[in-house]
Amino acid sequence: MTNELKGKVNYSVNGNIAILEVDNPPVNPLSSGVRAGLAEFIEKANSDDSIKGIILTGAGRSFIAGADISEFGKSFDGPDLNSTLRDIEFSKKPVIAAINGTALGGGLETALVCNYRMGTNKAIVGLPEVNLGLLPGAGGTQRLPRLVGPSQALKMMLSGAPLSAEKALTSGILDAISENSLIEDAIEFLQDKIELSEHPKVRDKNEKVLEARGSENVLAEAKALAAKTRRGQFAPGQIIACVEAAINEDDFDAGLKKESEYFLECLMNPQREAMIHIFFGERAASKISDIPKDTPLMSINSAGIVGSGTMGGGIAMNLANAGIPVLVLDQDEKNLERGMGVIEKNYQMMVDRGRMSEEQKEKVFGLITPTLSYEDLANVDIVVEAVYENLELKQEIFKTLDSVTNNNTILASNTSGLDIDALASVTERPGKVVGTHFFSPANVMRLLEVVRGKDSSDETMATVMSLGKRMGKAAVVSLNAPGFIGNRMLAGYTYQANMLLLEGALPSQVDNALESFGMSMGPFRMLDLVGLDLGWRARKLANIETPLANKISDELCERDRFGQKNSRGFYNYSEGSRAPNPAPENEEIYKEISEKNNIKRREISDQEIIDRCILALVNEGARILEEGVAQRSGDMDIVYINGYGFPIWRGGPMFYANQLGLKEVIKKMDVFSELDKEFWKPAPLLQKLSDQSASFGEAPPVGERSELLSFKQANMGGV
Ligand code: 3H9
Repeated sequence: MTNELKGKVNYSVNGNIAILEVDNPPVNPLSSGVRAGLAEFIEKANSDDSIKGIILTGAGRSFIAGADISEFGKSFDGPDLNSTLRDIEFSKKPVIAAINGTALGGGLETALVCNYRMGTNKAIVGLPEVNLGLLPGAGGTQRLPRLVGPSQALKMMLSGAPLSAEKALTSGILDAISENSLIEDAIEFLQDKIELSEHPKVRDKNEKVLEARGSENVLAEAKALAAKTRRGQFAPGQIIACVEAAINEDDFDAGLKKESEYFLECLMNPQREAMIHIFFGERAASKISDIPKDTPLMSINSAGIVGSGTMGGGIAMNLANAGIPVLVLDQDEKNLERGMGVIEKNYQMMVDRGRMSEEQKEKVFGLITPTLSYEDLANVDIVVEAVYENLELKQEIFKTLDSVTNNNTILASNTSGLDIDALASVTERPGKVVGTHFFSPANVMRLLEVVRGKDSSDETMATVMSLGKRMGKAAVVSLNAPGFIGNRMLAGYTYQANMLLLEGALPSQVDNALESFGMSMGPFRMLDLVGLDLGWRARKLANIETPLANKISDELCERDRFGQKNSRGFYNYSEGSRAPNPAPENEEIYKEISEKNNIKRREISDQEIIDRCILALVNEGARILEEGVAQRSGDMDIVYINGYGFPIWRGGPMFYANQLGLKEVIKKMDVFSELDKEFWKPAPLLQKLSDQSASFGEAPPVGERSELLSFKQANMGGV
């Protein structure tokens, strides 16, 4: 093998069997050296008369994690994947894939060109390309429907969700599961087959695709599923077209050819670049630039939660799902009972929807124990306080936790905006104090902002980030600054939405424009969901005059329109339904308030709505980056996609701005500055990068950026 190629394949012989082991740590993607190695050693095994069968396996914990994602969009070295797979498929000697771990994307496609497939009981198989804006382009769209039937294949490819070994066996992807030594079992399996004159090839199994020919149901169901779960995405339609070819083409290779064409179209589509940016962005976000990679982690084997409300319950579920026993504390027995009831109901719902077995439910729910006593938390490894947002109350709880828990326990606060340093200051262990901002519902939403106080230790930060990964979260570090990352950006977005309403747009126009851009929910539907009265009540309590942008929502509250909670807000809701219906009776209010504030209502285009709301995110994002509150621009993309419903296929607000071009961003902001000079002043970093024709990814490192916004300076406005 030449040295420039990435990854390799190890070749060894056991009796009359050649073993090809893909070796490209940590997860064995099909990089150039792997493709070259596979081609070379298949040839070697085939030309050696003493070899009667071939095993293909992976080194370490993964079989093959797919094509090398970092090669997409670039020129690559070595043979292409499809020609390598052809060499395996047409091997003269039988080949068995011995699947020792994850076989994803091109990894499963490699297994599908083998004659046989055996997995350990830890094997996981799937075609997750859709999550990268791609389709399985190495024969997966043609072979999987032949093995499991078009309907199941479409479900797997459109969801991207993997199957366990057990499910892979029952659906026909695996021929066998090894209970002992995988390689020994694979050798034994092959020895039984060696004498056969022919070995099965998936390409020849036409029964299941022929069964679906002539029926529109399978494709119609897939289209409905894609419309529901992958709104705005390009790849799903291409996947369905490939399966249509698998069903209707008589010639397998004609189907493969179509797959290649459709794959290329996905590859060229900007959505692919955006989604791969998110794949690598999520992994980059999990790293803290100034904390060494080998920082020792504390082991987290037990946890406590203070507060059994919605947030506390959701967080407890996250911990239990990760296998961590958790004590849920509440001082009120009734609350605690109710909280445990809600947790059980949530798990039951998962069982009812087929997402969890009754047994699994018993196991995870069994890990959650209610308690009324702080003393019970004495020896847990981490406590997450999840009571309502009140600094004094949280400080009291931190003082108590500091005295009852052992010195090593990490104390985390689930807060969406309070000062973590103010909590750390009441303890004797500021290094062990950290913010964990979960998003509601915490058992569903993937985003976790991990807030780094000025004294949070490297060990604490690294441990909590790793815990985030264990819980399946997209964890992002934020410095301890007002609004952290997400809510601070949201303030400008909501402000613009409210101003658009005063200037002449209707809530439905703003919502529809942003939903057609790809946001999962428009701002006014969101405000109705959260409750308009929260801000209104807070302002009343603090005796604060309503800011201009909030005049309409406060007036709606004055008229007893609080949002979904009382079935009327910006929209009307019928009893028991969350579907928004127009509220024409509000239109007079909008007009009145615009007039009172000397704002002339005008026709506003959908493009202006999108630009003003999204560029407000971008400009604040630039400030956040400049202050070092976020480590990198990609972190803000991860925040917005996982916590605020930003469309993944646009790559997040900062990536979207890069694709638009920062000069174009400034140009658009310049036009809007006629409406509001102060708001649309470009953040210095945005201006600087635009002047240099650079992008956010090229921002200078954190240390060279400006001062952090303090909690005292903050004026979040917004909601
Ligand atoms: C495909 O196959 C297309 C074909 O159909 C057609 C081709 C013609 N390539 O996630 P982790 C890196 S598309 C390159 O933290 P885990 C990752 O960036 C592919 N690099 O580990 C990270 O690097 P770093 C379809 C990859 O244990 C490191 O490996 N396949 C790839 O939590 C560890 O990753 C997929 O979409 C890759 N394919 O999870 C599967 N995969 O350390 C993508 C990972 O520098 N991969 N890396 O940050 C995964 O889902 C997870 O990585 C996996 C392991 C579940 C395998």
